[in-house]
Amino acid sequence: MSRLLITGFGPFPTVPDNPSARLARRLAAFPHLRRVLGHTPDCLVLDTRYDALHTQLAPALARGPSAVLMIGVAARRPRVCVETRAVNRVSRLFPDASGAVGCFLAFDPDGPAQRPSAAATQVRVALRRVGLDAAASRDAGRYLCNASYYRALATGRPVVFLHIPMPPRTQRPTAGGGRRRPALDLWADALIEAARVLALLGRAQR
Ligand code: PCA
Repeated sequence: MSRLLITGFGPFPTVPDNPSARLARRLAAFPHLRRVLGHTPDCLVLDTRYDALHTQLAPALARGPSAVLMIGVAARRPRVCVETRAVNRVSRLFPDASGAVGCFLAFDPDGPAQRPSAAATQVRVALRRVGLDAAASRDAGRYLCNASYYRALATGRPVVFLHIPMPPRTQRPTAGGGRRRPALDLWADALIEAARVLALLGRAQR
């Protein structure tokens, strides 16, 4: 049976501890998600390097996941964003974790200028239904998140990329003085719904 694939990213020069890796691993290991999906999803934490698109992502996509939920951090975004498309563009300014920069302006010289995600709206609606104030974004950047999304969308499977903000270090107390749940826990809970919707779309497409 083909399974849902959940991806996150490892550290890169401006983010030495990438919360997307923790979130992807936590989500994939949730017993509740396993019950909801009827299978244990695959989890892949990508090195934030351009060569990982070929050495790590491409083989995982070749295994034929039913759908892909991708997570990365966008440290300056105020809230979780559902990326609606990936563009065929690479920044030559920002080095990856190995110090390499993109060699060409276009990610794939023969590819389309952009690839939209047909599942993005349904995933955003699902996240909002479970109380996560997720926004739509048309700009996944010009770095590894956009590049990996562009690559995964080429499979034609349901694929959605979520950019998460940097979780706050300290949790403000609630109005009643109680402890707020850490942001990563809240996002992990909400992402169960995103995973469920994506898996359903993947199953329907088979
Ligand atoms: N964020 C970067 C790459 C890895 C990650 O978590 C990005 O937005 O492209």
